[in-house]
Amino acid sequence: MPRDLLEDLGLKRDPRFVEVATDTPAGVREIGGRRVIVSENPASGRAIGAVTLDDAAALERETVGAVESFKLWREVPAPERGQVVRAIGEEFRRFKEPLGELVSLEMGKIRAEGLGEVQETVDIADFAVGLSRQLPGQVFPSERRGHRLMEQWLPLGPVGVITAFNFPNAVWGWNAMLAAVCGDSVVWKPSLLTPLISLATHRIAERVAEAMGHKGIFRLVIGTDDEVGERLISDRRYPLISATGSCRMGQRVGQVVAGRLGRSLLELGGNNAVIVHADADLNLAVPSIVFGSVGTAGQRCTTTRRLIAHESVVDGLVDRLVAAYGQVLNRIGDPLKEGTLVGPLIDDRAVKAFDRAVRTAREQGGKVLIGGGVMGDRGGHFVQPTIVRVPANNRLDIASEETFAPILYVFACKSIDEAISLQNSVDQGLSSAIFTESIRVSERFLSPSGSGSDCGIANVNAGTSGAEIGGAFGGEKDTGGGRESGSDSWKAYMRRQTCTVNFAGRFELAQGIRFE
Ligand code: UN1
Repeated sequence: MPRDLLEDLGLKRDPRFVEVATDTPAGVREIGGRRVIVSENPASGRAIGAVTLDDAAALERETVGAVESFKLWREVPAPERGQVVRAIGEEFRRFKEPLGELVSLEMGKIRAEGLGEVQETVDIADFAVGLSRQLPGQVFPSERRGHRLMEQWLPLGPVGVITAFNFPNAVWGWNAMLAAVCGDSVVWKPSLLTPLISLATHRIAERVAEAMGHKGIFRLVIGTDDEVGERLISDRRYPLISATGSCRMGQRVGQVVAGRLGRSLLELGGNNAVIVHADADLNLAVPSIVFGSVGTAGQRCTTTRRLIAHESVVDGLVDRLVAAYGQVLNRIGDPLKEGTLVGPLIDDRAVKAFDRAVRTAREQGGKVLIGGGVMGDRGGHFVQPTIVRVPANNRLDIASEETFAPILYVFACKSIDEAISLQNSVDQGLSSAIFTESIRVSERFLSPSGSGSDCGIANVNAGTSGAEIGGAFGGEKDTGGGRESGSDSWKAYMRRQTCTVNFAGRFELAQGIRFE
């Protein structure tokens, strides 16, 4: 550790923080009479610290508080709400280094990506500040004389935000910064795998909001799914639950929230493919595929998991990828060390899932071209980025599953239509990309008829991961259909009201109905 990040971020002074011996096993434990979640550094398997767990009573307190805070916050004019978000964005800018490094320390992504993640929060804060002077409704021509017909957008209520371990700071930012300018309070239930970065993130936002007279608009509840998660999603006081994570989790959230006719915003798993056409510029394609598949050790929902290459280029492309992976294999290690390209997986369960997927791929006829191994000698949860060539009939069932690890399955195809249909053949529909120099081929992929990529994100000559915050982020099918981050995603955090105002001074009905 280059410096004491926990000290720099004030975590050691937080009443919820609990110091533990580094050999304390990760997970939920009883320490000094308190139930805590022990967090480990995935690169070493050693404990970093622990955070006290919140129980059902704590959630109830925060929910009551969030309803109260919402009532005050919604009265603050949106541009003034934007000033609070602006100050929070400034504070994230100031703390970008230690926060980014804590992301690396606790989650395992390399330092450049850890800092990039905090930058995403800064960017969405900037975006939200601009939005705070917009949140535009529409005015329509009324069919009645002397009438105005219009829509306005209103604050929605407390928003429950559930986030995954892989973007422990930015995904909160996407939700919380938008929700805040929209006039909502936020109750955040982060992953139990990243409690320290969640606490650090929350402390920054809460401190700024409190100093500006708006205590309690951001709330944090660190608890188990059974005790906190289930209660949060079934609570009618949350008109919106925004959840990022696995398809399985999203199905549960979606069903429970729908059961009470609430609204859910789901951003779930992906099984993202890159299509490489015969005419592609491989100098563009190769680094995009490598970053897309090994970046964040394959633990982004946008990770490139499948490569679908034209048969005329597949062999040459695979040779180049194998050569590039050869270099990457020498740069696996401590994510905070300069020069490291790939850090560890989050925990032992992820390593086992990786191992199982590689074994299954072999059993199903896949050929491991490079990698495939678990690096058990290092203490942390390291695996080798892996390329698997699927059999010539393009059948490999395991490739339809999202294994949250750096495994790239390579398919060969004869035509662009075959490539698109293969890419669309999986259950998930988050991100997709094509590499081609031909406008006919790229437009086929982006076809306005919808017959091209069926994903929420479709890129040309750019990889599947690393989206900017300006666009809406999310996907179709089992990815859940939600949109977070830019564009008009803010509408999910507000309620729409259609208003008719009669200034004619006489009674008139629509549709020409006479009632006299
Ligand atoms: C995620 O993995 O849940 O597009 C989010 C990307 C990042 C966000 C990923 N901006 O890869």
